[in-house]
Formats: sequence, C-alpha cells, structure tokens
Amino acid sequence: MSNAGDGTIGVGMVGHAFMGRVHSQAWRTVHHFFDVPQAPRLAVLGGRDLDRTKAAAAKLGWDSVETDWRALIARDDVQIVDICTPGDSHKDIALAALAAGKHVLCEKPLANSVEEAEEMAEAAAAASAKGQRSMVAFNYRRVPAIAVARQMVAEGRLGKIRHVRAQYLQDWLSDANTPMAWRLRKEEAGSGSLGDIGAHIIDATQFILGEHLTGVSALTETFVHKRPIAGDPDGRLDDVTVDDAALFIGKFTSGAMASYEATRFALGRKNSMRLEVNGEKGSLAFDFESMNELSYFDGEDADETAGFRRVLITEATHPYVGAWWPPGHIIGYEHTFTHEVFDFLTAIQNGTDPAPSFADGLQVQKVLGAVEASAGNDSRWTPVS
Ligand code: SOE
Repeated sequence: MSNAGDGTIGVGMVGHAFMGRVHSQAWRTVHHFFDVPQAPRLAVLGGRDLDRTKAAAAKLGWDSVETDWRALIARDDVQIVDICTPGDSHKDIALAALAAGKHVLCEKPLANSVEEAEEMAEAAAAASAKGQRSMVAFNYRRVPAIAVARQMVAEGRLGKIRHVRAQYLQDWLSDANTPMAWRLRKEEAGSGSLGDIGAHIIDATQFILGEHLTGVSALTETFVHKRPIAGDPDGRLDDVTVDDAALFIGKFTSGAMASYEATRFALGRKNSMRLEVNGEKGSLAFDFESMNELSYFDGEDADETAGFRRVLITEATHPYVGAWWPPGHIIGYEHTFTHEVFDFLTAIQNGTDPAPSFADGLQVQKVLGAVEASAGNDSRWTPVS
C-alpha cells in the first residue's frame, strides 16, 4: 500500500531515544541489503519537544517532524506507525494507528498490563481482517543464531526438551547514583528488569521451543529505592517503583522445566542474554555478547570426542546472514532490527500476519503478570492465565 506511487511505503515513528535510533537505522538500510517490495520512506518523526525532535530527525534521516502523535497518525504519507516510546503510551498510539488503517510495529513489551495488551491484541486481530499488519519488536528472534536454535528444536535435533535456562544480565543500574530514568517508574514502564529485559527471554525461549509457559513461581527485588533526579540543583531523590531484578521458574506445556533471571545489577555483564536448552538428544547454548555463535552439544557424538561445538552462524545459508557479509564477517545488534523490518515489510506485501503478533505479545504480557502476581504472593505457583 504505497501513497506516493513511487514504490515506497511511508513510515511515521514515535520516539527517538535508543529504540528510535536503532529502528531508524533499520528503516534507512533495509532496502539496500534485502529485497523488499517497497522501500521505506522515513516520512515523519514524532517527539514531544520540537527542537529536540527536529535535531533527531536531521541526525536519523527523517523528512519531517510532528510533536503530536495523533497528527503523525493522521497523515496520508504514513502507512506504517512505528512505536518507540515508553510502555505507557503503547496502547493509545497502537489503537489510534490501527483505527486509522495503518500497519503497526510496537516496541516491547507490548503494553504495561495484561488488560492493555488484551485491548491491543483484539484491535490488531480485527485490523488484520482489513489487511493491516501488526508486530511486536522482540528483535532477538531475529538474531540468526536464535533463529537457527528454533529450527534445530523444531527439527527434533535435541529430542524432547527437558530444561530451558535463560538469563538477561546487564549492569547499567548497579551504581546507586545512576539517575532516575523512565524505565524505573512503574507508571511509565509497567515494571523494571522484568518487563524491560525479562520480556525478551520469555519471548525468545517460547520462540525457540515453539510452546508457551503454563505457570511460574517468582521472586522480585528492588535494591535501590531512591535515585537522584538528573540535573536537580537541590540533589533531590525520586522513588524507584519497579523491580531491579526478577528470578523465576516456570514450566512449559510439554513439561520442560525453565529458570529465568533478569537484572540490571549484574556488575560486569553489559548485555549478556544467555540461553541454554537441554534435550534428550542434545543441548544448545547462546550468549548475546557472542551473538554470532551458537554452542551445540550433539548427544550422538562418540564419548571420547563429545563436547560443545562453537558453531559460527555466519554462512549465507543461515537465516538473514546471506544479505550481509561473507562467512566469518560478523553482524551486530542493529542488524536484528533490520531483519525485523524486512520481515514486517514482507508480511505487508504478502498480506500475511508477521510474528511476533500482538497476540504473541499478549501471551508474554500474561507471563509477566503471572510473575508479578507470584512475587507478590510469597512466590506461590501462579498459572499463566
Ligand atoms: C534495556 O537497557 C534495553 O535497552 C532494553 O530496553 C532493550 O529492549 C534491549 O534490546 C537492550 O537493553
């Protein structure tokens, strides 16, 4: 669905912080590396402050700006609305964009509550019937190594899965003097490490196994309850109202056991998303800090030579890799977002619903809700509704 008849499709993006920057990179580059039916046109960037949004638009390559996301959605030169704002605005922007006939890409987690996510999933399902596509930006599904892991599990290379072990470790909040941020306020972020990075490992493990968590038991903790307000001349502190870390166990539909850890206080770990899957016939292990590698243990290997193999996921035959560089020339974090918008544009062209859908995002939200319910109820086992 192009508006200019020039084979391009107009994008309007709301938000220009970290996610806005990395999404901009994806929209700018996707058609230079992937065969997309319509090249994205970076039509308009939305932000609250006019001067800062203008500066961001100039730096990130957007044609124009709007300071009201409603005006952005209403524009005829916007066919795709890309939501890169804190979670407290995801629902309102997505519902308005869907009602206006747009395709919608929404950053994770889908919403700040199960109730909001339910509204969004319902609206997305209705919009799909009218040819509108929507997707949640769980970008780690588009790490080639994680896509290979899913393929190997789906092909039965690991046999019946017994264990899933997932950690997402960062350390940018370890210092108590690090100032307040929107990710530390419940009314803006919905939750702390749990929704910010725990959502990623919930989605990634459900994606790899191809099944859902059915119940959890959880602990959450807030280590630093007050933080300085950046630039405040009086040195005032503000309340942290979210979890700093979450620990939970879970069980998958198949009976596979799972353990999860999400923290932004693991001093020394910068963006270490670690996954391990143990099956009856083999195991896989991944660490995002070595994102081009997948470790594979083949249970069929002869005992004297058995061991985890370090598989370099840089062959043209590996998912997405062929669009980039020759074997061994690795890719990075930003490439996963280019993969994401490639799949989104392809789905729009093909009239198919991309994954993860808003329904997938709702399912992750239900796990987040069950974790919070369990943590608030003496870590009682809590079904994922
Ligand atoms: C948290 O610091 C964060 O920016 C997440 O919000 C992103 O989703 C993740 O990709 C990197 O870390």
